[in-house]
Amino acid sequence: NQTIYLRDYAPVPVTVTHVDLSFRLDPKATRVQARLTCARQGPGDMVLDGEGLKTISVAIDGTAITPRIDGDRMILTDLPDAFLLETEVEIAPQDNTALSGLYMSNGMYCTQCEAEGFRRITWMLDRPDVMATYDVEIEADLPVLLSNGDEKGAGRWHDPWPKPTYLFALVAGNLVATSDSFTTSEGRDVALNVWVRPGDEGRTSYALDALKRSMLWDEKVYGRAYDLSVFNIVAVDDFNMGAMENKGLNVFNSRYVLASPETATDADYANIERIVAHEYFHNWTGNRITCRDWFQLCLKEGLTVFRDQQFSQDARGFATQRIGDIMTLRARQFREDAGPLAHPVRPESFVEINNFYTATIYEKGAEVIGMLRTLVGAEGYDAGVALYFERHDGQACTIEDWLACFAEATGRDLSQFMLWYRQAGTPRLTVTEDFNNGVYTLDLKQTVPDTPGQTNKSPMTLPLAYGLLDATGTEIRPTDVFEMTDRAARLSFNLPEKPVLSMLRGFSAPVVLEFAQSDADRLILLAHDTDPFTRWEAGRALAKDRLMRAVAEGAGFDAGWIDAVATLATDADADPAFRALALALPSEDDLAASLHGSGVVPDPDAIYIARRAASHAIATRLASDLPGLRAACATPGAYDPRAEDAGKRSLSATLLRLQTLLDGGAAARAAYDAADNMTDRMAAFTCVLDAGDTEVAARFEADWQHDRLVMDKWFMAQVAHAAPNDAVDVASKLTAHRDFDPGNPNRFRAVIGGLTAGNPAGFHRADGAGYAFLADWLLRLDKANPQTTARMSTAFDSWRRFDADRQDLIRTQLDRMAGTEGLSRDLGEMVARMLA
Ligand code: HT7
Ligand code: ZN
Repeated sequence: NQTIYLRDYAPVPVTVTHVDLSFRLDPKATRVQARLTCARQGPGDMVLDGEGLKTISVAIDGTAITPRIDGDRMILTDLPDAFLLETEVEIAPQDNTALSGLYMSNGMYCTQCEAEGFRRITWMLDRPDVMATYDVEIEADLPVLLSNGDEKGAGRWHDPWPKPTYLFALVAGNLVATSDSFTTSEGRDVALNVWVRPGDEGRTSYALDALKRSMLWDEKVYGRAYDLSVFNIVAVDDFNMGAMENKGLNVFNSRYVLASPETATDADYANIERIVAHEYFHNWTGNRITCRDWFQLCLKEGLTVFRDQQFSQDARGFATQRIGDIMTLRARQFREDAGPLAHPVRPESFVEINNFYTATIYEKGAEVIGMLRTLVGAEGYDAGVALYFERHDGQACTIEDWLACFAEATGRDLSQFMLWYRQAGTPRLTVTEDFNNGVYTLDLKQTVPDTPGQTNKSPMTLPLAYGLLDATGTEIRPTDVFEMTDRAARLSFNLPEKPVLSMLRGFSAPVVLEFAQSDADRLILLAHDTDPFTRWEAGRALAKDRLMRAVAEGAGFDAGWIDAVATLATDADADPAFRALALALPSEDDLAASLHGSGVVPDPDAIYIARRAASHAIATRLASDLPGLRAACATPGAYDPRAEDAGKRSLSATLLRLQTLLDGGAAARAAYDAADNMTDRMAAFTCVLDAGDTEVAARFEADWQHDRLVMDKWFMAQVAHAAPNDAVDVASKLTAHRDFDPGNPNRFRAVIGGLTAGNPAGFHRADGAGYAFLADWLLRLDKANPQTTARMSTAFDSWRRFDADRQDLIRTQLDRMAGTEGLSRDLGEMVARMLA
């Protein structure tokens, strides 16, 4: 398997400026005719990409030729300066289980071309710096025939905006639309359609509403208006990722489109809103301005995540949204950055680009933009972005192009900042404080850990937002940003008494903060800090400290901490969503990572037991309050997905989980019976499962077996909420269920991910059964769907944290996979990186 390097980038000698495609759809033998308008832009041959194509004919300017085809490449030599290249190929969408290229899902044809799926449809220069206009004709005996751009007649589409192949899309099937319209700030009337399978049309209104709000937001906040007469969204059941931003024709995993109060949870609604916005925002950040090559993936993904986070903060409230985003970043990206899969936000090499749609590219990429905004200020950011849109519209760009706009618009030297794109690893920021003779001194030190292929790293630019409180919790110094550029720095303040430091407000830099702050100071921050993140973080640090000592030393839980938690839980003036976040204990994975970071080998069983004991101690302290507290979370009236009500339901679920530890599931069973929406139902269902009562699963199944998205929840919950010793057996039994279809990525992820991510103590069972179960399933799916398999293999990426026996057991599975003949490039690369 060949490694591709950023340093080898070269523009194509011959480009394609227009693509004319005709499709005659057939499940087993689809014919694709392509007419490519080609133009020379430098010396050299034209090398086209094609994968699994049956080539019927090739002609240049009307003359048939027999081209040189070498594996997945067609090499054309001695070409004129301008010519028409015509090809005809045959493909079999029904046999396409990889869900890349043109495939079928429930009788419907659809495409997924990012990153390199277009080459599975026809011969083409399948790379993002080749941008062409498109005409598409679709022939099929199906009522709905869609492609990119504007419709020119039945099954005929024209896309006037030059785009790379990865944004091409085609959908054909028996679909129904929920429609609306939007008039842009430029006066363009846009038809909006959400296309779904007949029967699902009652669950589209939230997605449509989110789309309209996204369109308005992008006009108001970024000055970006939509640019075609139609915007189509299609829901597909079989999809490798969340959604895809194809120009004018977004294709979505149906779980991120379909929602009704009866079938979707608050988390589903929030995800739909965020992902609809994300894909829509790509129209400018990704589509109008795209990436020069796949190493620049963060150019569109980091920026678009940053934009969807801004949108969600505006729609749902800054504090809880920001804390949620930080939790996701730490859970996924910090883990990735600390292990064998660590890579820079802009990688310098890859074997399979699909393996680089990672938390580092997406989430860390977004944090880097957040830091840039902090450094140049809101006005500087707006000026830099405006210059980027003006200068690069219609181009395929690099991170250097992006940063140059900010350097030019603000006059700042951003060369050190560029290290955030080049250096992998989460910086560690160590803070020590001292108070002496009226001088408060902070000593700051930063180190960037070694990561695969990178050692001896340079110090980064760290925008450190901080404030100071006095002993009563009054803010004596409001937020200031210190720009740390060296390995060490010192800050001094003349003050009458030692203050309480509120460090890294808003999580202003994605670093691991090492600061041995006193319990007393953390309690002051938890009660009084003005910044919601540092306030929440103080409570988190108190909890983590206790849990780590409980795991490492068998320590108990002190009344001081339990009282502080109880005070927050019962504080009727505090926002319910914030209380729910503050009550949630650090996850098992988070504790394992922190223990490992502090030199303790994490024991997954001990972590599970310690978390349960801590929850039990909190539940016992709150016992008499729990029913009243839950009653206060009631949301009278019809279910409303807005954040205010969702926050109350989230707190209610947290309290129910505590109550279940005391009453064996009695309250949860009652809540299950009383639930009138899926959020409350799932909360109650998982609590009943936690109590060890599995009969509820049969009731749930009887009620919901007709609904595939709800059944995904059913599959996942049973595995994630099984007792650790039972989890592998539960997962294994579910893979034999008549509705378990491993070819459907949602279902596969529900069961396999339910174990690896949802039940860490079960996955890490000491006898290695969880590891063998995962490897068995990865090997089984690898041939059919390598993308999803490779993605799921990351469950093994933390393997060097664990004890020698577990490491041996995991290494055995990694070696077994590595030694399997015919392993996909996707899984092969992942396994090799994890073993290196
Ligand atoms: N840009 C999209 C990425 C994507 C994707 C990548 C590889 C294989 C399948 C895929 N489906 C979607 C989604 C996004 O970030 O908006
Ligand atoms: Zn994206």
